[in-house]
Amino acid sequence: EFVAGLPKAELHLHIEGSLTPARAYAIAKRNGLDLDAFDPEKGAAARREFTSLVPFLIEYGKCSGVMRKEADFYDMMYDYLERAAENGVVHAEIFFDPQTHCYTDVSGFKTVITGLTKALEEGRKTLGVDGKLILCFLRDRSVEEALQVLEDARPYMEVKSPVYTPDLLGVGMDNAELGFRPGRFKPAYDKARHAREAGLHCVAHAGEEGDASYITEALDDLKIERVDHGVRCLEDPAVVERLVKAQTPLTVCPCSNHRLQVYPRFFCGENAVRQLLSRGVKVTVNSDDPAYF
Ligand code: ES4
Ligand code: ZN
Repeated sequence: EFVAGLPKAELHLHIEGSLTPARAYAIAKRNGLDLDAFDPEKGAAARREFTSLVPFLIEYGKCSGVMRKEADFYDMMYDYLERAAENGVVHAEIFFDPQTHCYTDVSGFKTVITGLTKALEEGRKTLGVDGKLILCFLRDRSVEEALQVLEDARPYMEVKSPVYTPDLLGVGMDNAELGFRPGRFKPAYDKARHAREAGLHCVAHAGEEGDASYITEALDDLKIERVDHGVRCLEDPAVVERLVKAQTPLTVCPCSNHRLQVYPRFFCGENAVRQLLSRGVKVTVNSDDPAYF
């Protein structure tokens, strides 16, 4: 009861990962898409067993692919904010993946950001949840595409623009990690850091399935202020020491790591949060993709 009643901050949450099978089905239906893949009766929920990150991302990509209209993005976001409010979340920094919607499909950046920010505004008013956005680059795609996303986002970050939104706080990087090293995205992060008048904050997924050197590279090349996941730092004491010294926060997602079998496959161990805390790392606990995990 005590924990349930605490006010909480959620700092690692993919809005597409909050899309439930029921909502994906309803959206697929109203968009006239093939329904079978999302039919709860046909086991969309039951199939949610994963051996690692990539098989999960395939399923996640399929469900995210139903999104077309502003109302779809609004509903997805508002669903999450309602659940966040029920769980005592008062502040959320929410990832979204524009490339999933804009560059393979029919929705433009405007559709995505308008639906999401309208829901955030309503959520602040009605639910008392202060939600902000972190734009994520897909790390298994090109840096050119990431630069294009920043161009598309530009009008929303200029205070004098008619479509300016204060909700876009930062950039991040997600999707498949192994083999897709952070350094490649340096030009996109350099551009992002100066994109908004106040600058965009920079975070990145690193050290989830990639080893500790991915964390070092993201800190050095991308100058990230926070590491998403980061649990594999435990395999390199020098990286742990660096994180402790700089008090760089980690957004750890224990249920996600468990469900994607990070812990048995890598050395960092099932009790990563406790290990990190005992070494003095600044750790937060988050839900990642709650509709899946
Ligand atoms: C993700 Cl768990 C995880 N890792 C990397 N990218 C992601 N996107 C959504 N969930
Ligand atoms: Zn994540």
